[in-house]
Amino acid sequence: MTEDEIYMKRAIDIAWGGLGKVDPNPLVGAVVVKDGEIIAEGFHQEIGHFHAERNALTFCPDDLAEGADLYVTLEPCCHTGKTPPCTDIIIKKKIRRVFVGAMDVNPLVAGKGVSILREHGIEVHTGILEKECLKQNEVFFHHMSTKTPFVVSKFAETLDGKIATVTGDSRWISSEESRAFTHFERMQYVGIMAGIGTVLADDPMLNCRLADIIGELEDSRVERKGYVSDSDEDEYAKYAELLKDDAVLPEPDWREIISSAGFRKNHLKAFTEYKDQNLLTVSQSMPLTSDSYSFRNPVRIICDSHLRIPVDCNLVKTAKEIPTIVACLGKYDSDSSEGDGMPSSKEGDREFTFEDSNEKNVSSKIEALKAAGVEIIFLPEGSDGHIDLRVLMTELYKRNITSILLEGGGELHFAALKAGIVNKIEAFIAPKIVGGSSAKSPVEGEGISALKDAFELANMSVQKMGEDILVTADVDH
Ligand code: AOF
Ligand code: ZN
Repeated sequence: MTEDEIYMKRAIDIAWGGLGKVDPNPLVGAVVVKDGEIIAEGFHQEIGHFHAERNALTFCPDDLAEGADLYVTLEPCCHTGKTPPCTDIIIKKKIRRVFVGAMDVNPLVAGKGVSILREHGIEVHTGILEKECLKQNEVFFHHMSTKTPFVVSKFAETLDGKIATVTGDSRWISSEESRAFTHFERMQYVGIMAGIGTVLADDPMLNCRLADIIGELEDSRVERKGYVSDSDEDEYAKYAELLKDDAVLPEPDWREIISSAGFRKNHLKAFTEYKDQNLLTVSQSMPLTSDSYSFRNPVRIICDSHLRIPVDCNLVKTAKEIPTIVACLGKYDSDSSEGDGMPSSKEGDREFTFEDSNEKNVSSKIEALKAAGVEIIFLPEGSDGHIDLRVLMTELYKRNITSILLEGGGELHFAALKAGIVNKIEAFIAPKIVGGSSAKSPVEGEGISALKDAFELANMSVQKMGEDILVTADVDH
């Protein structure tokens, strides 16, 4: 790797610190380098807060910043949004060269950020570790350019492709490690979606229990890192390894990400050299106790065409604490964010069959769900008699749900693939075989008839997850 790539790699690594906190914004990291040394760093920590470049540069003394190079994973913005333009502070601090990972796709920026910097005589180099920067923000680039959520279909299966035994026993197919990783993903994605079949069979919570998992991790092997610590040298030492010609860029390790995510504050090595200008406040330093672990829960979305959800299930019971949406067939009003609150038993000539066809009972169920805190979205029918998933995606995007973890079951996985809303597949394959022609598999529905019509996947990659194998692939649209 080149030196430029190593600094960009550092910027990518610290950008993960905003995971689960910045969306709909991207994860962005920035590193300031002078005379071959990192003098300041910053990342975008939270929606509405300063961007990465401003976090890196704000407290960097002017004389130190002047003439330095800036490495940033995303093109610096030039618009006034929730915060002032990053281009302003880059220019003000007299940065000499800016190295950019990926260009921004936000129409307010898209190329203009780089142009402004060049107009001010700053040398700009683009495309440094571009592939990695695009990958880190796959959610942002997708939702910003399509105005729909990024959807990840996730399932765990045995080596012979079953998600349960013939009797329906499914606890547990995947390893403890894979299940822990699932909670990391529930923190990472804004929404979690499941079909009513899963709710009726498992009465799940679909919440994020990462804090408990971290507590266990803490006891074992993950050591969290603070910032402006004496261990800067240790932290940077791993980058030195990458300087070798044949170095392979390591895959981000999720345990390392959570060991720093949200905890690694904007790090300013500059402070250790400029102690007299110590602007560091106590509130900026991080209390390293387990109490500080708090991870958001994803918004729970249940696809339930015929409103079969039991009013006393766990999801409904906790809907006041964790946002919960039930999507069912009904009179769809695209202008209203919440529909008109009443399902129609007819739309055009089509009859909808609610589980309970007595209209009065349906209305009182709707009222009970709403009183429990559930939001109901009424949707038109898709091609298969169930809710139109494409319309659901538009509705969820309106509610700032920019990414979704789809956790099954098999009917919904197939319907979602068929509707063309899935962007990525994650299959955990466990070293178990259960057989049985009636045992369920991860993707069911009516299936595809001709192989030439199969859903094609690209960029398939494999990694070990405890005893399991995690296969990840992009859905080729
Ligand atoms: C940067 N550095 O760290 C981030 C950028 O609503 P705002 O003001 O936070 O602006 C959000 C937009 O700014 C977002 O859509 C993206 O285009 C850019 N994000 N840009 O220079 C950062 N987070
Ligand atoms: Zn910015």
